[in-house]
Amino acid sequence: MKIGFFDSGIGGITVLYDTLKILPNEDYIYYADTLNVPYGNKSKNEVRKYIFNAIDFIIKQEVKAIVIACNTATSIAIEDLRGKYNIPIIGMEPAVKPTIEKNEDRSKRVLVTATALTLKEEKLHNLITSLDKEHVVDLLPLPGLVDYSERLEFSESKVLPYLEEQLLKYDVSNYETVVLGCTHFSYYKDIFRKLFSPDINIIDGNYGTANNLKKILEEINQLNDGCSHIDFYNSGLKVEDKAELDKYSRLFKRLDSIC
Ligand code: DGN
Repeated sequence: MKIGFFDSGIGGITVLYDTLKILPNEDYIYYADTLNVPYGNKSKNEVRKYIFNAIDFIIKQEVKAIVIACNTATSIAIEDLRGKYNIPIIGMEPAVKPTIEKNEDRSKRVLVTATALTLKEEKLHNLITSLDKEHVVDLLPLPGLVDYSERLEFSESKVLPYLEEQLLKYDVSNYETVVLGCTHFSYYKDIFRKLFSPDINIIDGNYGTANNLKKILEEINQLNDGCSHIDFYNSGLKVEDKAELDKYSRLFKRLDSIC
């Protein structure tokens, strides 16, 4: 059986990319909700409706586990998804916990970037309040990065000025770590690196999520003998068009070039 990956758009490819490295003998379905992306600035109820439609569809493809490769969808629906479906559902959240635990210099700050919806959620606020005793965490929504990546715009000349503007109010030399709490942002790790001090840590939750998936499949004895085959679906339609398949190959190449 296959593993389902879900995101509002192309962000989840960054998680699938890390997963393929540690689970190459599996086959995958990648579902992008291309008709409804972006999720981050829509209402919670609207986005929940999109998420349940997508997961209903993925379940019908007879998958053995689903990765919600989207921090926004995880933050607003993961418990309800787990309650409704009877297979492992692996979510992700901004990697605040490992970051704060590892933050060696307590005077240095942590910048958590994500969608506005993720940053508004109580789940994240409770996590930060329980861990951030020194008050070193700042939150920054970056909706423009979702738009840039959905347009396959990865050039530094376009994206760097956008990020510089978003960071105008911040003293970038104060930061030890930037948490990428939206899977779309991982396409821009190289550009983030240029904006902060040379030893900045840029952390996403992708490898941790891939590892969780692996552990769960081992526990339930469901490791396969596949060959990294991926079927792509755009809002429920199987992608067969060459140009659209090429788009996905370009995304993997983009990740090869920055990782
Ligand atoms: N990639 C998604 C996330 O990790 O939150 C959501 C992006 C969006 O749809 N705005």
